[in-house]
Amino acid sequence: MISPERNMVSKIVSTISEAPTTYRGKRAAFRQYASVSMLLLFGAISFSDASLAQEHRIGMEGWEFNPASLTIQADDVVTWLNDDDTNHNIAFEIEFDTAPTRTAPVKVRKTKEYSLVFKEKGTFHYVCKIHEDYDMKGTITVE
Ligand SMILES: [Cu+2]
Repeated sequence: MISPERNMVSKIVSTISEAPTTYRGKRAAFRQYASVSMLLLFGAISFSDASLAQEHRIGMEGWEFNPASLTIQADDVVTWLNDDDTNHNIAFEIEFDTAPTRTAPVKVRKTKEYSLVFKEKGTFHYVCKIHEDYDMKGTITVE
């Protein structure tokens, strides 16, 4: 899945607060790009300089998203902050034509944060794939 807006790639990746720094950096960057591209194709989430938008913060605490349910306005920013002593990630559920699937998970290491701008109305379910069995799930409703 490749976004037609290839020239936006560097800008998109640079807005991800946790830049890949490990030896798997290229692969991680690709996976983040793939994730972002999927979201852009989905047409509902994109990155922008939303300096006027409201920012909402979601903690990753005790293997839970807090708050697990959040209602925001279009163009608002959501920032996840990992306050746990372990890594978490975020993968969105997407309905394709045939079957639901998920975006590639974006890793949010401990003490790191990660932001997205939600551009369009809708309901977005996401999980931490590492701790999904512990019900580490969240929902964002954009009104
Ligand atoms: Cu987790």
